[in-house]
Amino acid sequence: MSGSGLVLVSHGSHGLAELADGERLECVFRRSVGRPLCGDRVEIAQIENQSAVVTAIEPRRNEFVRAGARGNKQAIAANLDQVLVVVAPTPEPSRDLLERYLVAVHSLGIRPVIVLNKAECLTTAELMHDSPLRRLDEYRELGYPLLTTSCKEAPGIAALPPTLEAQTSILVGQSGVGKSSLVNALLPDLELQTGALSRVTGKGTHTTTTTVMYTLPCGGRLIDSPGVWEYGLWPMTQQEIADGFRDFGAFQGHCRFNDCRHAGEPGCAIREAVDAGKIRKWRYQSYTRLLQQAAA
Ligand SMILES: Nc1nc2c(ncn2[C@@H]2O[C@H](COP(=O)(O)OP(=O)(O)O)[C@@H](O)[C@H]2O)c(=O)[nH]1
Ligand SMILES: [Mg+2]
Ligand SMILES: [Zn+2]
Repeated sequence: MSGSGLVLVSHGSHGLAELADGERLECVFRRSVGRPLCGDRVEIAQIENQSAVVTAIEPRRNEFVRAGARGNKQAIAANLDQVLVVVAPTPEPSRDLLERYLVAVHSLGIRPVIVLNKAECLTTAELMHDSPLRRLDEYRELGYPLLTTSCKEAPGIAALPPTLEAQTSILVGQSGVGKSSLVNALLPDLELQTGALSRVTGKGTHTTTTTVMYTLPCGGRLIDSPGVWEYGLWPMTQQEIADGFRDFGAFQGHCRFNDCRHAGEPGCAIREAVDAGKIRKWRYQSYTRLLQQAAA
């Protein structure tokens, strides 16, 4: 028998796939075929009394990566529709953190959604400081979807299911912003699903380290990859950083120099747009800081 499946868990040489009818099947991965990732669409062949084998990986729409030990890119999931970038009043987001995440999501070609969690903790006092959370409405004006949630009180997490429905999503954010709490709130049967995954692979899926694709009650898929992006991102080039600032888009390509870094060169269209009030000054300042750090 043969058919197509969706990879839910990948352990490198083997993993778990879901077939069209919902059946879950442990599969062997062959080196010659390549290493399937969580979220891959694959072809599976099964000969009676033998283990199922992945015979082909469908071309990926995108790869979600994390920074490896040497700052290199390490693909951990494929074919995502969106990345939920979670921020919260505590721990206070560091300056430029949102820009850094949004640039990274952009470079992967995936849609970012900003989630403000612990919304009930957001006080005006906090907003008086120079917190990135003060700018959330401006991010929305820039075209980034913004959802407001709380795992403890009103407004709850009701804003999430309509956005997650029929999509494949992953949660990223600093440690402590509430990612695990959101996963728990979104997946009332989390332990059941985890247990079922472990039983099929017979290996015990370590949900504290393994990247796992869960099925949401609203019908979407949620990839949980513990610790992803909590310890930093891979280095990005000047062009990737500039491309990730979507408000620069209309002005890119109009600078005097083709290789303009938008860092004070004469005839810079980005700089002119900032001076003309067409690009927000704080965005440009954030861009130049990311640029300096990338060069350092
Ligand atoms: N007040 C408040 N606390 C929350 C909320 N969501 C999570 N927390 C708490 O924040 C802490 C960190 O949550 P956790 O889910 O472990 O964050 P993670 O490190 O991003 O996975 C825990 O003590 C949670 O109980 C929220 O919406 N409001
Ligand atoms: Mg966690
Ligand atoms: Zn320029």
